[in-house]
Amino acid sequence: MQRRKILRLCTKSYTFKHKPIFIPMPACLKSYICLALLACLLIAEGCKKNSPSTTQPVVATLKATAPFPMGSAITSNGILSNYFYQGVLLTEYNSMTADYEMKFDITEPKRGAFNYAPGDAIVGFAAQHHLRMHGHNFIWHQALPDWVLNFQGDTPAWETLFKTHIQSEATHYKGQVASWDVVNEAIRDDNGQLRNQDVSPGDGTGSIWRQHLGPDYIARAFQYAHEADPGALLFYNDYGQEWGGVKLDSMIALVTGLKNRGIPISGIGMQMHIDINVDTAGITSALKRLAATGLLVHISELDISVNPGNDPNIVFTSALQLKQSALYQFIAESYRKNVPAAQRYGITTWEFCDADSWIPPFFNRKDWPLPFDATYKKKPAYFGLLKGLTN
Ligand code: 9MR
Repeated sequence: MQRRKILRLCTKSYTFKHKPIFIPMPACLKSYICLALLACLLIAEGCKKNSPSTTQPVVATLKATAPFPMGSAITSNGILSNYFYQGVLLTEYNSMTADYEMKFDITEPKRGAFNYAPGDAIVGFAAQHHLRMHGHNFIWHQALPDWVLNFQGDTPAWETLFKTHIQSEATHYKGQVASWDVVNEAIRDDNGQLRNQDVSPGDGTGSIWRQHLGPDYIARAFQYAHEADPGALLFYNDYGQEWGGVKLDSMIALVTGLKNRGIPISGIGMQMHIDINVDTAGITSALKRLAATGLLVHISELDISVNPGNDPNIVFTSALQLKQSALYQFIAESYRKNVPAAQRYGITTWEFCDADSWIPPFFNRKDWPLPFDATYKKKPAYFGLLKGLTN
């Protein structure tokens, strides 16, 4: 009896002259081991209960459903100060584009005084949470600081300004930004010509870049960006492809020409700021033609306005919500159907919550263009998009 008791209290036995001897374990140590075992059992049980595979339903998300990256335009203010915003972004998306923080008026508001802090907040967040970062943009006729709009200099001085801007920013973010919209919206809506030198930049058709640098500035922008960050994918980004006509023809000619000359262009951005009355055949046909260039195709700024007529009394009825939802679904389906998998750079919405859309303040009207409502809840538009990614 005594011997059995000692045996129970032992953890280790030794032999001495072929006879086993037992080292008794102190009672307090035994109690600690019992408690530790009990704790392990309780923790294992708890883990089992909380395991999503056993009790929680799996909720589909955009990023887990799409066979390509799903992105959104993002503001630094949103990610730094709004937990709802952060929550939706991290749950649903795996790619992000800076809404305004990486544009010229922000990165160099005064000549030589670089201000990368707002962009750094966005790029740092993307790195921390493993989202793909798409840079937007180097060269645009808008979002320019006054010192550039008022710059007086000859052609070489303008070329230096242009090159310095591109290369300073590309170098600052080298290795942290996967891709860039190098040139944004260089083609006119009315005649498919380059925004030109005859009109002032302020009226929406002119471009100081074309005015001071000649028509081949676009090719040089890509070359300068590539020199500074050879690892980044480089895009030409514009809107209105779904209209077809001269604007689409010009875009195709531009990007094909660059590609054939060996200019380092990787893809084309189709912004897709569309509205509820869009001609869906135009979307399909544009996607087919863009895919035929062999370049990557990025739906880069998607939103669907439901109040293109600026109706001050508009109500966002169920019928409108369902129409918008069907369009989101159509776009995802058409992208999957018409763009080969290897050329799909992804679908990016321009923000994701109606409260953060550029459309209501820009047009001074009510509108609900995005997949989440003003309280960050999923709208029928969200479910349409999700369905289009799956069926
Ligand atoms: O949504 C952007 C808005 O917050 C900025 O104030 C504005 C100027 O920087 O740019 C808006 O984004 C535009 C994008 O850069 C290019 N395509 C059209 C977008 C909506 O105007």
